[in-house]
Amino acid sequence: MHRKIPKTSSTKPAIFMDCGIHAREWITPAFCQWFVNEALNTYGSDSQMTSLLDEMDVYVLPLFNVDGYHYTHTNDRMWRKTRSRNSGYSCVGTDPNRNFDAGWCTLGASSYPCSDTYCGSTPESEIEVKNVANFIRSKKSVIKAYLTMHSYSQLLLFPYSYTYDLAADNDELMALAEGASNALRSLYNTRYTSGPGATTIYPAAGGSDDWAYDLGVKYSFTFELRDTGRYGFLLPESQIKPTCEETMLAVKYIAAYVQKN
Ligand code: ING
Ligand code: ZN
Repeated sequence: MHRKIPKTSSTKPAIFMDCGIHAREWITPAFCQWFVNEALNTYGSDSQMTSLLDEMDVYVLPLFNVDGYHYTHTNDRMWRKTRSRNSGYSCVGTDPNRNFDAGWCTLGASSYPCSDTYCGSTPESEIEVKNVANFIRSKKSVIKAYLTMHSYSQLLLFPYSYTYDLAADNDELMALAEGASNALRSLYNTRYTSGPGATTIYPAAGGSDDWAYDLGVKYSFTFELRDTGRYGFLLPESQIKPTCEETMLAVKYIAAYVQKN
């Protein structure tokens, strides 16, 4: 479930953020929880957070892929996908970040259900994807930014991943990503690389940021949080707090930019 801060109804411009779309990327639900705690605890004392929450609604989906996340605790720490059944196959699950309707299954995705990047039987076949897509569509006129949290690699990505074509807003998104990366680096000198997904990580269709961007959400970003591979998905507990602290700076930087644009 998502919660809006504050929870009263309004037609303010909004930011949507999700965490835990991939089951094994444990640092990301930790970050969403950290973000909500910081929002609640610094509203009224931190001028930027106060102004942000006065002027915008922030929708946080702290755990996109609940079933997959549960499975990483009980059966397989390295599980990535959802846990839905695939008819005619014993293999379970679809990659939710290949299941959005953005160049669906054309590039960097598999149509084979046993693959970790299985795109699903149809776009939005996964209930988690369908529900997020429906929610964002229903608030399309107010949602100005879409942020989705992954790990690992220390990247700040923006559209496109489903094509090598540059987004119409490429220069603005690149400048904003660089500003956010600099803000993040200022705390512990953690270095991020910014750029369009296709050339910065790999080409991949059906991702949520590309879908949100093509729907009209201009400020659409995928974060790849710590680290760069030493521990990978098994990020040690000692790095949870510093990762959350530095990521806050990048998210607040983007939020402040969106607020004034
Ligand atoms: N990375 C993303 C993935 O789904 C990505 C990279 C971003 C792909 C945006 C497509 C669109 O593969 C991780 N770590 O999952
Ligand atoms: Zn991921």
